[in-house]
Amino acid sequence: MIRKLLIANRGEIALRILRACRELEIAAVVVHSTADADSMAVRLADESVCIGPPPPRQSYLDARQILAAAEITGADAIHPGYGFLAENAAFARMVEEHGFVFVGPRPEHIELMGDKVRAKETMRRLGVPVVPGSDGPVQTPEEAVRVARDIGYPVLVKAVAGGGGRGMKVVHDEGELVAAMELARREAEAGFGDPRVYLEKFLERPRHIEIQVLGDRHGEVVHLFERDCSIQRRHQKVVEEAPSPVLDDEARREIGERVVAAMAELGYLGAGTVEFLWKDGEFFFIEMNTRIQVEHPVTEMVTGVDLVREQILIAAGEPLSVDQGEVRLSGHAIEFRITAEDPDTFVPRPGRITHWHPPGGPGVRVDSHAFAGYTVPPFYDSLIAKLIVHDADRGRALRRAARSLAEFVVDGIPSTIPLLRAIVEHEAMRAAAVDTGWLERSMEELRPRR
Ligand code: MV4
Repeated sequence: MIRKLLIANRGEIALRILRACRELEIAAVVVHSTADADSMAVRLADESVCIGPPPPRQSYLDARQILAAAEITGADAIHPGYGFLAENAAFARMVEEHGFVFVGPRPEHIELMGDKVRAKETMRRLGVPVVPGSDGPVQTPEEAVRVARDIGYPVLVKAVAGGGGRGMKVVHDEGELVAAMELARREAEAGFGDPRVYLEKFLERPRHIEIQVLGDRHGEVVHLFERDCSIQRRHQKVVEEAPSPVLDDEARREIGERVVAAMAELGYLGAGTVEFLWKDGEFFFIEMNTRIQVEHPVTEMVTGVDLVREQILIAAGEPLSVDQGEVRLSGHAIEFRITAEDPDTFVPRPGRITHWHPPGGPGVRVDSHAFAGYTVPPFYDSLIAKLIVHDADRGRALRRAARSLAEFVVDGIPSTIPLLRAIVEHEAMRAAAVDTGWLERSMEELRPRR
Protein backbone atom coordinates (compact mmCIF):
# COMPACT_ATOMS: atom_id res chain seq x y z
CA MET A 1 0.00 0.00 0.00
CA ILE A 2 1.10 3.56 -0.70
CA ARG A 3 0.16 6.08 1.99
CA LYS A 4 2.44 8.95 1.06
CA LEU A 5 3.84 9.69 -2.39
CA LEU A 6 6.70 12.02 -3.28
CA ILE A 7 6.35 13.91 -6.56
CA ALA A 8 9.81 14.42 -8.09
CA ASN A 9 8.77 16.96 -10.69
CA ARG A 10 7.33 20.45 -11.24
CA GLY A 11 4.85 22.35 -13.38
CA GLU A 12 1.62 20.92 -14.70
CA ILE A 13 2.64 17.29 -14.26
CA ALA A 14 3.37 17.82 -10.54
CA LEU A 15 -0.19 19.12 -10.19
CA ARG A 16 -1.59 16.28 -12.30
CA ILE A 17 0.06 13.70 -10.01
CA LEU A 18 -1.09 15.64 -6.94
CA ARG A 19 -4.70 15.48 -8.18
CA ALA A 20 -4.45 11.70 -8.58
CA CYS A 21 -3.07 11.43 -5.02
CA ARG A 22 -5.96 13.46 -3.63
CA GLU A 23 -8.54 11.23 -5.31
CA LEU A 24 -6.76 8.11 -4.03
CA GLU A 25 -6.49 9.67 -0.54
CA ILE A 26 -2.71 9.37 -0.65
CA ALA A 27 -0.71 12.14 1.04
CA ALA A 28 1.46 14.10 -1.40
CA VAL A 29 4.95 15.53 -0.90
CA VAL A 30 6.35 17.77 -3.58
CA VAL A 31 10.02 18.61 -4.00
CA HIS A 32 10.94 21.92 -5.59
CA SER A 33 13.82 24.17 -6.52
CA THR A 34 14.06 27.71 -5.12
CA ALA A 35 12.64 28.93 -8.47
CA ASP A 36 9.41 27.00 -7.79
CA ALA A 37 8.93 27.91 -4.13
CA ASP A 38 5.74 29.83 -4.99
CA SER A 39 4.33 27.19 -7.34
CA MET A 40 0.78 25.87 -7.23
CA ALA A 41 2.04 22.34 -6.53
CA VAL A 42 3.91 23.57 -3.45
CA ARG A 43 0.83 25.48 -2.32
CA LEU A 44 -1.51 22.48 -2.72
CA ALA A 45 0.74 19.65 -1.51
CA ASP A 46 0.54 18.26 2.02
CA GLU A 47 4.27 18.83 2.42
CA SER A 48 7.02 20.34 0.32
CA VAL A 49 10.79 20.13 0.46
CA CYS A 50 13.17 22.58 -1.18
CA ILE A 51 15.92 20.50 -2.79
CA GLY A 52 18.19 23.13 -4.30
CA PRO A 53 18.79 26.06 -6.61
CA PRO A 54 17.09 26.52 -10.03
CA PRO A 55 19.49 24.60 -12.33
CA PRO A 56 17.98 21.11 -12.81
CA ARG A 57 21.32 19.36 -12.09
CA GLN A 58 21.27 20.84 -8.62
CA SER A 59 17.59 20.14 -7.90
CA TYR A 60 15.20 18.04 -10.05
CA LEU A 61 18.08 15.88 -11.37
CA ASP A 62 19.76 15.46 -7.98
CA ALA A 63 18.80 11.91 -7.00
CA ARG A 64 20.40 12.18 -3.54
CA GLN A 65 18.37 15.26 -2.65
CA ILE A 66 15.18 13.57 -3.78
CA LEU A 67 15.89 10.39 -1.82
CA ALA A 68 16.73 12.45 1.26
CA ALA A 69 13.42 14.31 0.90
CA ALA A 70 11.55 10.99 0.65
CA GLU A 71 13.40 9.72 3.73
CA ILE A 72 12.70 12.73 5.97
CA THR A 73 9.03 13.01 4.97
CA GLY A 74 8.37 9.28 5.34
CA ALA A 75 7.15 8.82 1.78
CA ASP A 76 6.54 5.24 0.55
CA ALA A 77 6.75 5.92 -3.17
CA ILE A 78 8.26 8.30 -5.72
CA HIS A 79 6.59 9.41 -8.95
CA PRO A 80 9.08 10.95 -11.42
CA GLY A 81 6.53 12.46 -13.87
CA TYR A 82 8.11 13.04 -17.31
CA GLY A 83 11.52 14.48 -18.19
CA PHE A 84 14.16 14.91 -15.44
CA LEU A 85 14.76 11.46 -13.85
CA ALA A 86 11.73 9.70 -15.35
CA GLU A 87 13.75 7.47 -17.71
CA ASN A 88 16.89 7.14 -15.64
CA ALA A 89 17.29 3.44 -14.84
CA ALA A 90 19.97 4.14 -12.21
CA PHE A 91 17.56 6.44 -10.38
CA ALA A 92 14.73 3.88 -10.50
CA ARG A 93 17.17 1.32 -9.03
CA MET A 94 18.29 3.69 -6.28
CA VAL A 95 14.67 4.42 -5.36
CA GLU A 96 14.00 0.70 -4.93
CA GLU A 97 17.29 -0.01 -3.14
CA HIS A 98 16.35 2.66 -0.59
CA GLY A 99 13.08 0.85 0.06
CA PHE A 100 10.72 3.15 -1.83
CA VAL A 101 8.28 2.12 -4.53
CA PHE A 102 9.20 3.57 -7.95
CA VAL A 103 6.03 4.61 -9.78
CA GLY A 104 7.19 3.46 -13.18
CA PRO A 105 8.56 0.49 -15.11
CA ARG A 106 11.19 -1.96 -13.91
CA PRO A 107 14.73 -0.47 -14.17
CA GLU A 108 15.79 -3.15 -16.68
CA HIS A 109 13.02 -2.10 -19.07
CA ILE A 110 13.96 1.57 -18.75
CA GLU A 111 17.53 0.57 -19.58
CA LEU A 112 16.49 -1.70 -22.46
CA MET A 113 14.41 0.99 -24.16
CA GLY A 114 17.12 3.61 -23.59
CA ASP A 115 19.39 1.63 -25.92
CA LYS A 116 17.75 2.25 -29.30
CA VAL A 117 19.42 -0.76 -30.95
CA ARG A 118 18.52 -3.25 -28.21
CA ALA A 119 15.00 -1.80 -28.10
CA LYS A 120 14.55 -2.33 -31.83
CA GLU A 121 16.07 -5.84 -31.74
CA THR A 122 13.80 -6.81 -28.87
CA MET A 123 10.67 -5.43 -30.47
CA ARG A 124 11.40 -7.21 -33.76
CA ARG A 125 11.99 -10.47 -31.90
CA LEU A 126 8.64 -9.97 -30.14
CA GLY A 127 6.73 -9.55 -33.41
CA VAL A 128 6.45 -5.76 -33.64
CA PRO A 129 7.15 -4.27 -37.10
CA VAL A 130 10.36 -2.22 -37.16
CA VAL A 131 12.02 0.08 -39.73
CA PRO A 132 14.28 -1.89 -42.11
CA GLY A 133 17.96 -1.24 -41.38
CA SER A 134 21.25 -2.59 -40.03
CA ASP A 135 20.46 -5.17 -37.38
CA GLY A 136 22.62 -3.48 -34.76
CA PRO A 137 25.43 -0.93 -34.86
CA VAL A 138 27.38 -0.68 -38.14
CA GLN A 139 31.08 -1.30 -37.51
CA THR A 140 32.83 -0.50 -40.81
CA PRO A 141 32.25 1.71 -43.89
CA GLU A 142 32.07 -1.48 -46.02
CA GLU A 143 29.27 -2.82 -43.88
CA ALA A 144 27.40 0.50 -44.08
CA VAL A 145 27.64 0.53 -47.89
CA ARG A 146 26.36 -3.06 -48.04
CA VAL A 147 23.42 -2.42 -45.69
CA ALA A 148 22.44 0.83 -47.43
CA ARG A 149 22.46 -0.87 -50.87
CA ASP A 150 20.30 -3.58 -49.40
CA ILE A 151 17.62 -1.32 -47.87
CA GLY A 152 17.86 1.36 -50.58
CA TYR A 153 18.43 5.12 -50.36
CA PRO A 154 17.64 7.48 -48.73
CA VAL A 155 18.97 6.08 -45.45
CA LEU A 156 19.23 7.59 -42.01
CA VAL A 157 22.29 7.33 -39.74
CA LYS A 158 21.15 7.25 -36.11
CA ALA A 159 23.14 7.25 -32.86
CA VAL A 160 22.61 4.16 -30.68
CA ALA A 161 22.52 6.44 -27.62
CA GLY A 162 20.43 9.12 -29.37
CA GLY A 163 16.68 9.35 -29.45
CA GLY A 164 14.16 12.15 -29.65
CA GLY A 165 15.68 13.09 -33.01
CA ARG A 166 19.16 13.84 -31.69
CA GLY A 167 22.12 12.60 -33.70
CA MET A 168 20.35 11.73 -36.97
CA LYS A 169 21.76 12.25 -40.51
CA VAL A 170 19.91 11.72 -43.80
CA VAL A 171 22.00 10.22 -46.60
CA HIS A 172 20.71 10.40 -50.17
CA ASP A 173 23.34 8.35 -52.01
CA GLU A 174 26.42 6.22 -51.55
CA GLY A 175 28.75 9.18 -52.19
CA GLU A 176 27.60 10.84 -48.96
CA LEU A 177 27.44 7.75 -46.78
CA VAL A 178 30.92 7.29 -45.34
CA ALA A 179 31.42 11.00 -44.55
CA ALA A 180 27.97 11.21 -42.89
CA MET A 181 28.76 8.16 -40.79
CA GLU A 182 32.07 9.57 -39.61
CA LEU A 183 30.40 12.88 -38.70
CA ALA A 184 27.55 11.10 -36.89
CA ARG A 185 30.09 8.99 -34.97
CA ARG A 186 32.05 12.04 -33.83
CA GLU A 187 28.87 13.88 -32.81
CA ALA A 188 27.53 10.85 -30.97
CA GLU A 189 30.80 10.43 -29.08
CA ALA A 190 30.80 14.14 -28.13
CA GLY A 191 27.07 14.30 -27.34
CA PHE A 192 26.34 10.93 -25.69
CA GLY A 193 29.78 9.43 -24.94
CA ASP A 194 28.90 6.51 -27.23
CA PRO A 195 30.08 6.69 -30.87
CA ARG A 196 28.04 3.72 -32.15
CA VAL A 197 25.66 4.40 -35.02
CA TYR A 198 23.18 2.31 -36.99
CA LEU A 199 21.36 2.63 -40.31
CA GLU A 200 17.69 2.74 -41.16
CA LYS A 201 15.65 3.24 -44.29
CA PHE A 202 14.66 6.93 -44.22
CA LEU A 203 10.88 7.22 -44.33
CA GLU A 204 9.85 10.50 -45.94
CA ARG A 205 6.90 12.47 -44.59
CA PRO A 206 5.69 9.80 -42.14
CA ARG A 207 3.03 10.28 -39.47
CA HIS A 208 3.97 9.75 -35.83
CA ILE A 209 1.52 7.38 -34.16
CA GLU A 210 2.08 5.97 -30.68
CA ILE A 211 0.32 3.24 -28.70
CA GLN A 212 -0.39 3.70 -24.96
CA VAL A 213 0.05 0.62 -22.79
CA LEU A 214 -0.37 -0.30 -19.14
CA GLY A 215 1.00 -3.43 -17.46
CA ASP A 216 0.42 -4.59 -13.89
CA ARG A 217 2.34 -6.76 -11.39
CA HIS A 218 -0.01 -9.68 -12.19
CA GLY A 219 1.17 -10.00 -15.79
CA GLU A 220 -1.81 -8.28 -17.39
CA VAL A 221 -1.17 -5.80 -20.19
CA VAL A 222 -3.70 -3.64 -22.04
CA HIS A 223 -3.36 -1.03 -24.77
CA LEU A 224 -5.42 2.15 -24.75
CA PHE A 225 -5.34 2.72 -28.48
CA GLU A 226 -3.20 5.33 -30.19
CA ARG A 227 -2.32 9.01 -30.26
CA ASP A 228 -1.42 10.76 -33.48
CA CYS A 229 1.36 13.28 -32.77
CA SER A 230 2.32 14.26 -36.31
CA ILE A 231 2.18 18.01 -35.66
CA GLN A 232 5.64 18.74 -34.29
CA ARG A 233 8.44 21.20 -34.60
CA ARG A 234 12.09 20.26 -33.99
CA HIS A 235 10.93 17.07 -32.27
CA GLN A 236 8.66 19.02 -29.92
CA LYS A 237 5.06 17.93 -30.20
CA VAL A 238 2.61 20.81 -30.59
CA VAL A 239 -0.77 19.13 -31.20
CA GLU A 240 -1.75 15.53 -30.38
CA GLU A 241 -5.01 13.71 -31.00
CA ALA A 242 -6.83 10.44 -30.47
CA PRO A 243 -7.94 8.43 -32.30
CA SER A 244 -5.63 8.83 -35.31
CA PRO A 245 -7.66 10.04 -38.29
CA VAL A 246 -5.76 7.67 -40.62
CA LEU A 247 -6.46 4.31 -38.94
CA ASP A 248 -9.49 2.10 -39.40
CA ASP A 249 -10.72 -0.27 -36.67
CA GLU A 250 -8.94 -3.24 -38.22
CA ALA A 251 -5.51 -1.53 -38.38
CA ARG A 252 -6.02 -0.20 -34.85
CA ARG A 253 -6.86 -3.64 -33.47
CA GLU A 254 -3.96 -5.30 -35.29
CA ILE A 255 -1.21 -2.95 -34.04
CA GLY A 256 -2.71 -2.87 -30.54
CA GLU A 257 -2.67 -6.66 -30.32
CA ARG A 258 0.94 -6.88 -31.49
CA VAL A 259 2.08 -4.29 -28.96
CA VAL A 260 0.20 -5.97 -26.10
CA ALA A 261 1.63 -9.39 -26.98
CA ALA A 262 5.16 -7.94 -26.98
CA MET A 263 4.70 -6.09 -23.67
CA ALA A 264 3.12 -9.13 -22.01
CA GLU A 265 6.10 -11.25 -23.11
CA LEU A 266 8.47 -8.66 -21.60
CA GLY A 267 6.47 -8.46 -18.37
CA TYR A 268 6.25 -4.69 -18.80
CA LEU A 269 5.08 -2.80 -15.72
CA GLY A 270 3.35 0.57 -15.52
CA ALA A 271 2.57 3.07 -18.26
CA GLY A 272 4.48 3.09 -21.51
CA THR A 273 4.24 4.40 -25.04
CA VAL A 274 5.35 2.49 -28.10
CA GLU A 275 6.21 4.97 -30.87
CA PHE A 276 5.81 4.24 -34.56
CA LEU A 277 6.32 5.99 -37.83
CA TRP A 278 3.32 5.31 -40.07
CA LYS A 279 3.57 5.48 -43.83
CA ASP A 280 1.21 4.19 -46.56
CA GLY A 281 -0.75 2.06 -44.13
CA GLU A 282 2.28 0.46 -42.46
CA PHE A 283 3.67 0.80 -38.92
CA PHE A 284 7.40 0.90 -38.15
CA PHE A 285 8.57 0.87 -34.51
CA ILE A 286 11.11 3.59 -33.65
CA GLU A 287 11.29 3.96 -29.86
CA MET A 288 9.52 3.19 -26.60
CA ASN A 289 9.01 5.77 -23.86
CA THR A 290 8.96 4.24 -20.39
CA ARG A 291 7.10 7.07 -18.66
CA ILE A 292 3.80 8.94 -18.53
CA GLN A 293 3.81 11.36 -21.45
CA VAL A 294 2.84 15.01 -21.76
CA GLU A 295 0.03 14.04 -24.14
CA HIS A 296 -1.52 11.32 -21.94
CA PRO A 297 -4.75 13.33 -21.42
CA VAL A 298 -6.02 12.73 -24.97
CA THR A 299 -6.05 9.02 -24.20
CA GLU A 300 -7.81 9.67 -20.88
CA MET A 301 -10.48 11.70 -22.68
CA VAL A 302 -11.30 9.05 -25.29
CA THR A 303 -11.09 6.01 -22.98
CA GLY A 304 -12.19 7.37 -19.60
CA VAL A 305 -9.18 5.66 -17.96
CA ASP A 306 -7.23 7.83 -15.48
CA LEU A 307 -3.66 6.90 -16.47
CA VAL A 308 -1.89 8.53 -13.52
CA ARG A 309 -4.25 6.85 -11.06
CA GLU A 310 -3.54 3.53 -12.82
CA GLN A 311 0.24 4.15 -12.56
CA ILE A 312 0.00 4.63 -8.80
CA LEU A 313 -2.33 1.66 -8.25
CA ILE A 314 -0.11 -0.57 -10.43
CA ALA A 315 2.95 0.47 -8.39
CA ALA A 316 1.02 -0.42 -5.23
CA GLY A 317 0.40 -3.91 -6.62
CA GLU A 318 -3.24 -3.52 -7.61
CA PRO A 319 -4.55 -5.19 -10.76
CA LEU A 320 -5.44 -3.00 -13.77
CA SER A 321 -8.89 -1.44 -13.36
CA VAL A 322 -9.89 -2.52 -16.88
CA ASP A 323 -9.35 -5.51 -19.12
CA GLN A 324 -8.86 -5.13 -22.86
CA GLY A 325 -12.51 -5.75 -23.68
CA GLU A 326 -13.58 -2.92 -21.39
CA VAL A 327 -11.34 -0.33 -23.02
CA ARG A 328 -13.51 1.48 -25.56
CA LEU A 329 -12.92 4.50 -27.74
CA SER A 330 -15.42 7.27 -27.30
CA GLY A 331 -15.41 10.41 -29.46
CA HIS A 332 -12.34 12.41 -30.37
CA ALA A 333 -9.83 14.39 -28.27
CA ILE A 334 -7.18 16.93 -29.29
CA GLU A 335 -4.46 18.43 -27.09
CA PHE A 336 -2.74 21.77 -27.72
CA ARG A 337 0.51 22.61 -25.97
CA ILE A 338 0.49 26.22 -24.89
CA THR A 339 4.01 27.42 -24.23
CA ALA A 340 5.48 30.75 -23.12
CA GLU A 341 7.25 31.18 -26.45
CA ASP A 342 7.19 33.54 -29.39
CA PRO A 343 4.55 31.97 -31.70
CA ASP A 344 6.68 32.63 -34.82
CA THR A 345 10.13 31.62 -33.64
CA PHE A 346 9.42 29.40 -30.60
CA VAL A 347 12.01 31.39 -28.65
CA PRO A 348 11.18 31.03 -24.92
CA ARG A 349 9.68 34.16 -23.36
CA PRO A 350 9.46 33.59 -19.62
CA GLY A 351 7.96 36.30 -17.42
CA ARG A 352 4.98 37.31 -15.33
CA ILE A 353 1.45 36.38 -16.37
CA THR A 354 -0.75 39.39 -15.59
CA HIS A 355 -4.15 38.05 -16.72
CA TRP A 356 -5.11 34.39 -16.97
CA HIS A 357 -8.50 33.14 -18.09
CA PRO A 358 -8.57 29.54 -19.29
CA PRO A 359 -11.57 28.33 -21.32
CA GLY A 360 -14.26 26.07 -19.87
CA GLY A 361 -17.60 24.56 -20.74
CA PRO A 362 -18.44 21.07 -22.01
CA GLY A 363 -15.63 18.88 -23.29
CA VAL A 364 -12.87 21.26 -22.26
CA ARG A 365 -9.96 20.34 -19.97
CA VAL A 366 -7.03 22.56 -19.08
CA ASP A 367 -4.04 20.98 -17.31
CA SER A 368 -1.96 23.87 -16.03
CA HIS A 369 -0.01 25.13 -13.05
CA ALA A 370 -0.29 28.78 -14.18
CA PHE A 371 -2.42 31.55 -12.65
CA ALA A 372 -2.67 35.35 -12.78
CA GLY A 373 0.43 36.70 -11.07
CA TYR A 374 2.51 33.57 -11.78
CA THR A 375 6.00 34.13 -13.14
CA VAL A 376 7.18 31.55 -15.67
CA PRO A 377 10.79 30.85 -14.67
CA PRO A 378 13.49 30.75 -17.36
CA PHE A 379 15.14 27.54 -16.15
CA TYR A 380 12.74 24.85 -17.36
CA ASP A 381 10.60 23.93 -20.38
CA SER A 382 8.16 26.67 -21.31
CA LEU A 383 4.91 24.65 -21.17
CA ILE A 384 2.29 26.73 -19.32
CA ALA A 385 -0.89 24.82 -20.16
CA LYS A 386 -2.31 21.92 -22.10
CA LEU A 387 -5.75 22.52 -23.58
CA ILE A 388 -7.56 19.27 -24.24
CA VAL A 389 -10.90 19.27 -26.04
CA HIS A 390 -13.20 16.29 -26.41
CA ASP A 391 -16.30 15.92 -28.57
CA ALA A 392 -18.31 13.32 -30.44
CA ASP A 393 -16.19 13.39 -33.61
CA ARG A 394 -13.11 15.08 -35.06
CA GLY A 395 -14.96 17.90 -36.83
CA ARG A 396 -16.77 18.87 -33.67
CA ALA A 397 -13.59 18.59 -31.58
CA LEU A 398 -11.88 21.01 -33.97
CA ARG A 399 -14.73 23.52 -33.65
CA ARG A 400 -14.60 23.15 -29.87
CA ALA A 401 -10.84 23.74 -30.07
CA ALA A 402 -11.31 26.91 -32.11
CA ARG A 403 -13.78 28.37 -29.63
CA SER A 404 -11.67 27.31 -26.60
CA LEU A 405 -8.47 28.82 -27.98
CA ALA A 406 -10.40 32.04 -28.76
CA GLU A 407 -11.56 32.18 -25.12
CA PHE A 408 -8.11 31.63 -23.65
CA VAL A 409 -6.67 34.83 -22.17
CA VAL A 410 -2.94 34.90 -21.36
CA ASP A 411 -1.57 38.41 -20.86
CA GLY A 412 1.85 39.63 -19.81
CA ILE A 413 3.88 37.14 -21.84
CA PRO A 414 3.60 35.88 -25.43
CA SER A 415 2.21 32.37 -25.94
CA THR A 416 1.71 29.94 -28.81
CA ILE A 417 -2.09 30.42 -28.73
CA PRO A 418 -2.15 32.48 -31.98
CA LEU A 419 -0.18 29.76 -33.81
CA LEU A 420 -2.47 27.04 -32.44
CA ARG A 421 -5.53 28.99 -33.66
CA ALA A 422 -4.00 29.22 -37.14
CA ILE A 423 -3.28 25.47 -37.11
CA VAL A 424 -6.89 24.64 -36.17
CA GLU A 425 -8.19 26.80 -39.03
CA HIS A 426 -5.80 25.39 -41.62
CA GLU A 427 -7.26 23.27 -44.41
CA ALA A 428 -4.57 20.59 -43.97
CA MET A 429 -5.49 20.19 -40.26
CA ARG A 430 -9.20 19.99 -41.11
CA ALA A 431 -8.39 17.33 -43.73
CA ALA A 432 -5.94 15.56 -41.38
CA ALA A 433 -3.45 15.73 -44.28
CA VAL A 434 -0.39 16.35 -42.10
CA ASP A 435 2.90 14.56 -41.44
CA THR A 436 5.83 15.12 -39.08
CA GLY A 437 7.30 17.82 -41.35
CA TRP A 438 4.05 19.69 -42.06
CA LEU A 439 4.29 22.32 -39.30
CA GLU A 440 7.83 23.36 -40.17
CA ARG A 441 7.01 23.52 -43.90
CA SER A 442 3.85 25.58 -43.16
CA MET A 443 5.13 28.17 -40.66
CA GLU A 444 5.12 30.93 -43.33
CA GLU A 445 1.52 30.18 -44.27
CA LEU A 446 0.46 30.05 -40.65
CA ARG A 447 1.89 33.51 -39.96
CA PRO A 448 -0.37 35.94 -41.92
CA ARG A 449 -3.55 34.43 -40.46
CA ARG A 450 -2.64 35.69 -37.01
C1 MV4 B 1 12.96 8.44 -38.49
C2 MV4 B 1 12.40 9.25 -39.50
C3 MV4 B 1 12.35 8.76 -40.78
N1 MV4 B 1 12.85 7.54 -41.06
N2 MV4 B 1 13.43 7.22 -38.83
C4 MV4 B 1 12.83 11.63 -35.01
C5 MV4 B 1 12.76 11.42 -33.55
C6 MV4 B 1 13.05 10.00 -33.28
N3 MV4 B 1 12.10 9.50 -32.32
C7 MV4 B 1 12.94 9.31 -34.60
N4 MV4 B 1 12.74 10.34 -35.58
C8 MV4 B 1 12.59 10.04 -36.87
N5 MV4 B 1 13.04 8.83 -37.24
C9 MV4 B 1 13.36 6.81 -40.08
N6 MV4 B 1 13.86 5.61 -40.39
C10 MV4 B 1 11.91 10.50 -39.14
C11 MV4 B 1 12.01 10.90 -37.83
C12 MV4 B 1 11.45 12.19 -37.56
C13 MV4 B 1 10.35 12.34 -36.75
C14 MV4 B 1 9.76 11.25 -36.12
C15 MV4 B 1 8.68 11.40 -35.31
C16 MV4 B 1 8.16 12.65 -35.12
C17 MV4 B 1 8.71 13.75 -35.72
C18 MV4 B 1 9.81 13.61 -36.53
C19 MV4 B 1 10.35 14.73 -37.14
C20 MV4 B 1 11.45 14.58 -37.93
C21 MV4 B 1 12.01 13.32 -38.15
